[in-house]
Amino acid sequence: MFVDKVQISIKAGDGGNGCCSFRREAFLPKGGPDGGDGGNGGNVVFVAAPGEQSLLDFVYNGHFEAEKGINGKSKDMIGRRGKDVVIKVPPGTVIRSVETGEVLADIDSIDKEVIVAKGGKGGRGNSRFATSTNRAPREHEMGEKVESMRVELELKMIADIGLVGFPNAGKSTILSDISNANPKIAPYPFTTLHPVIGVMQYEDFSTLLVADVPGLIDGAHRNVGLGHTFLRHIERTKMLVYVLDAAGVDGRDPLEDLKTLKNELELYMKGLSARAGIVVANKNDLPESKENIKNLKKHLPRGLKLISISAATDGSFDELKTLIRTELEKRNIKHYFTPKNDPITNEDLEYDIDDLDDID
Ligand SMILES: Nc1nc2c(ncn2[C@@H]2O[C@H](COP(=O)(O)OP(=O)(O)OP(=O)(O)O)[C@@H](O)[C@H]2O)c(=O)[nH]1
Ligand SMILES: [Mg+2]
Repeated sequence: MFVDKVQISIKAGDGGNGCCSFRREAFLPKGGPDGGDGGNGGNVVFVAAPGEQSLLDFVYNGHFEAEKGINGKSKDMIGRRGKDVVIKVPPGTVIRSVETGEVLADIDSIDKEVIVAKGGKGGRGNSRFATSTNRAPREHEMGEKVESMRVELELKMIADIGLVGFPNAGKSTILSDISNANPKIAPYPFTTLHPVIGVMQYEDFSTLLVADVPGLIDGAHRNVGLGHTFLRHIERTKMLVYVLDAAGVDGRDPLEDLKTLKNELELYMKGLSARAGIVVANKNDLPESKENIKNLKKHLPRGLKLISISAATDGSFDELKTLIRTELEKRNIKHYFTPKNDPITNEDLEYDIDDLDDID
């Protein structure tokens, strides 16, 4: 089962209580106050779990609570800070407050880490309240209490490239050709029911992430077919690959398909159809494709390059991979995972002494 939206409840740890105590030692019957502070409660932290592609686990486990701060003790002993609860989510997860709808965090890169609920402050012990006029204060604070809250996790996958097309056009076949993914491929529409991400690698070891999503059809915005909510998984892509069945196997016209696809993308999100893209005229092994490809070339919208392939029979897809990369680079679009081959220089290792102040 694939889940890309789920609600969970989270609670940061309460602060530990401050202690009220007085030193009592032999020969020192009236020692001063020595109640220590309570520790702060633990935070609720969200981090990215690279490789994870579904929120399914949260359907079964929907409650997370960080540890309470430990109470302060006599002899000025400060309570330990509560342990954080670290929630691992697929990269691309947006976290919203259910109550207000406000976005609390967006785990949009693999090294992102965000505190979504901060632990309560520990209370001060009575030794902190001693003054020159009140040397034996009984005053001390309770730890701050923290409310639990409901948050919604919504996964908008992170990929550089999105494959969009009508059902059966060959999107999943292309994904399996150019990446490490093994999506289900079958000769009927709506084989793909949820997005799949594959890693496409080049000879210089740089990689691009490619997302295959379910087929889009005319009226998807009115919930025809599988609807269009799955398009949230291509929202963050840098480039779209329009996959057309150039042979019109299902009796459609590929040029019309392209117009419909762009229209449905636009109806889902303004500006999405204007994103950088290329057109793949697939199934060029079938004779019916010849005329259609000619027609496509003639009427291709400006700014879109066309490449014709047979995902089922071509052996090498280097040309397609190269086109994707050059189109990205031509527009100076940075992709997510560029290998860092630059040697580390001494400058990288230098740090500013002021930065050290931030370290606890
Ligand atoms: N002749 C021919 N058949 C192809 C080609 N590419 C894909 N197919 C076939 O077309 C059918 C659909 O391919 P898929 O890759 O599952 O298509 P899809 O676009 O992912 O379809 P959905 O997941 O349903 O949206 C399969 O039977 C493929 O074998 C091609 O280049 N030539
Ligand atoms: Mg598919």
